[in-house]
Amino acid sequence: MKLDPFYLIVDSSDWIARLVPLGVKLVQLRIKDRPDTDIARQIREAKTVCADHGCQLVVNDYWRLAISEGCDFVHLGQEDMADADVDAIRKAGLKLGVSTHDGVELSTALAVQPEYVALGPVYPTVTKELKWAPQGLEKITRWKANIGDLPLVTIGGLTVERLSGVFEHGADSAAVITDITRNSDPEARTREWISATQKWR
Ligand code: 3NM
Repeated sequence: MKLDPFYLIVDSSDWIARLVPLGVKLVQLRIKDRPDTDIARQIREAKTVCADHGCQLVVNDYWRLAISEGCDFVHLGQEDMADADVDAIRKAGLKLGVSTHDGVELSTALAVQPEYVALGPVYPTVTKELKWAPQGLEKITRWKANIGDLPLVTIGGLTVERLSGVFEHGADSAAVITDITRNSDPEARTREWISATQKWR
């Protein structure tokens, strides 16, 4: 499968309603520590917006709700994966993306035959505390060599200015939170991402 080169990650359906209509084609809803009823409501809202705009919605972590709400793509971190029932996810027909940070995690990820593998953090990130130092660009090339045709998502500290570097080293998609959601003009920055990723589309 082919992933859009611009992979937006946000923490609410409000962000999805605000940014997806600008032309985002791949978005992850990554909500932490909210009651299930609230997550389900936000998944429903996000799903409607994405359907209206031809955008692929990926639900982070909450795979049971993703199934019950009729979504078709989930993303799991390694800890989420340890708790998740991958067979149930597959039986329900959902696609799966998995985070990786080192060789052991990559083997764990490949064992579930995911639709993509994510590698991070490429650069320092303020969004998530991680025990891994920034991976650097060369590791992207190594990961891509390991996974072959499987799409590689890169994540962590990415900005418009850093896009050429990740794509030239073998990334298929670039995921972003801070450079957009903490920008003084998130709409304008989203448009910059869309235009900067055009040539890798
Ligand atoms: N996962 P920003 S890095 C959610 O390496 C996440 O697995 C990472 O956000 C990983 O664009 C990261 O703000 C944060 O750096 C990405």
